[in-house]
Formats: sequence, C-alpha cells, structure tokens
Amino acid sequence: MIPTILILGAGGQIGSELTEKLRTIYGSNHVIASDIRNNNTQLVTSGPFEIIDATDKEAILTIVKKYGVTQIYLLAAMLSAVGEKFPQKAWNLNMTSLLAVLDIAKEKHINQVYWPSSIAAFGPTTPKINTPQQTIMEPSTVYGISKLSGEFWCNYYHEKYGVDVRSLRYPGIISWKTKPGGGTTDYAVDIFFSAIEQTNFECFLSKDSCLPMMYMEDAVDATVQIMQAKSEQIKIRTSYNVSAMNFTPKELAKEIQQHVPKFSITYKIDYRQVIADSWPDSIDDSKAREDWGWSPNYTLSKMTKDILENLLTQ
Ligand code: AKB
Repeated sequence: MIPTILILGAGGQIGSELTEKLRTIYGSNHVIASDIRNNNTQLVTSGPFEIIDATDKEAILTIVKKYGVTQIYLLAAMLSAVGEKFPQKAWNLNMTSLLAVLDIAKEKHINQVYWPSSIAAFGPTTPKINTPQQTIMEPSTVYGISKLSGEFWCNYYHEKYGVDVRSLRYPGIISWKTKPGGGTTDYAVDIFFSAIEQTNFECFLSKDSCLPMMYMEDAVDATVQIMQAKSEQIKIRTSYNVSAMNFTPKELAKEIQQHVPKFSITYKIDYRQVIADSWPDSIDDSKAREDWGWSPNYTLSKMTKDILENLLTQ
C-alpha cells in the first residue's frame, strides 16, 4: 500500500530534499509538506502544503485526519549551536514535537514514525574514533540532551506501545540546495558558497577539527531505506549510527582547491569549537549495514565535485 506521508519541518535543510525525493517515489499527492512558515516556493507548488507548528499536537492530528496520513517524518528541530543560545526553546521544540508525534502513533492514527537523532547525542566522554553503536553517551549541549532523551522516548514507545518508530544518528549533512541553520557542522556547507565566489572562507572551527559528515544524497537515501525496511530488520529502536566520511576543515579546503585553486581558508574559532570537540571523529555504523543494508555512495572527493558542478551551473 502506498503510504501517505506528513513531513513536519519540510522547509529545512533535510526536509526540503527529503520531500522532493518522497514525492518522486510515492507521488506528490501522497506527501504533505508542512512547516511553521511557507517561504519555500518549490515545496508549496510541488504538492500539498500545510502550515503546522510541530509542537501543536491537535494541529498535527487535524492534518493527519484530513489527508489520511499513515506516516510522519518529524524534521522540525533546533540545532546544536542555536540551541545553546536558547536552551529552553530548543528543549521545548525538540521534545514537545517528538512526544506529540509518538502519541499520535500510540493512539493508532498513523502506523510509522521517522525521527532523526544526531552525533550530538554523544559527548566528550564518548570514545572518539569509530564510535560504537552502544557506548558512553554524556552529551554536553541541550540539542544533544534532547537527541539522547528522544532516542530513549522512541525506544520506550516501541517497547511499551508497539510504535513503529525508526531513527538515524545523522552526522553533519552537507547540501547545496537548502542551507542548514544553527548547526556546528554548517561550516562544511557555507564553505562551498565562498568557493564558487573564489573568496576566502573564514572558518569557525579549527583546521584539524575532524567530524563525521554525509552528503545529502546519502542522508536522504538512508532515511528512505530505513523507512522502507521490514519491521523485523529494525533491531535498534533508539537510533542507528550511520556514517559516510570524516574530514577536517583543512582537508575539505584542500579538496575544494583541487577544483578552485584561488579558494583560500582562514580560521577564527568561536564557541562552536567546544561543541565540535565534544563529538566523535568517526562512527562505527556496522549495525546499520548488517540490519538493513546501509552503505553510502559518496566520498569526500565525489561529493565535492558534485556540489561544485551543481553550484557552478546553477
Ligand atoms: C549540528 O551541527 O547541530 C547538526 C548535527 C550534527 O546534528 N548538523
């Protein structure tokens, strides 16, 4: 049966590309995009669109009933860097929206939920290299605390009420169509916009700050794949580690310079460095590979080439 999907936070970095992909797979009328505002013309014109505050359970339920929604993808969230400026707002948005959606699933209005966790659920005491699926998790940001708590809420609703909720711990996601907002890994997107202007990029992380990253194409594929997997393949109901590449700002700049020799980078470290320092350098995603066949397609060089080609021909 073709699912009818509601995407909360569809106007954001991941939501906008995921909506496009899901509309291609299931047909535009089966994918209802929603956000708190309607400033993304592409989303609004390519299929159904509704204004929804993701913390408002009744508003979500009204739309679920209106369209006969069977799956919700909850992508509305406040990210790590901006969350440190507004800790209570971040907690409220990230947790209230998740509990609203899990409750809607518990009440059997829908039958599947997707909710992203993040590498931010790890913390400074977590083993940094090849971080295992199950390990010490003591996040130091409010975003990370909300992700770790959210993972356990997902597991609780699955165990206790049989809710079919699936989740990935996204690394930094790199895209060129829609920019992210308020994350610590955002430098790896902004850098490409300086590169195509052939200007200097001032990086807010140090040159050797290594972080796990993933190209949007892979992030969207991983999301679709985990949602399409058979229920019995999903053995982890907190959230799966997924990994594609790891690099430092210096390594990314070097890769870009192969295509844009005039591009340069300088470093002016700010408060986001401490956040980056608390996250893993690399991730062990063997469980995702074993359980539902995850495997990324993009390396750093393939991604860099693809982004620059797209941005330069836009
Ligand atoms: C952020 O930097 O806050 C996000 C994330 C890693 O979840 N991109």
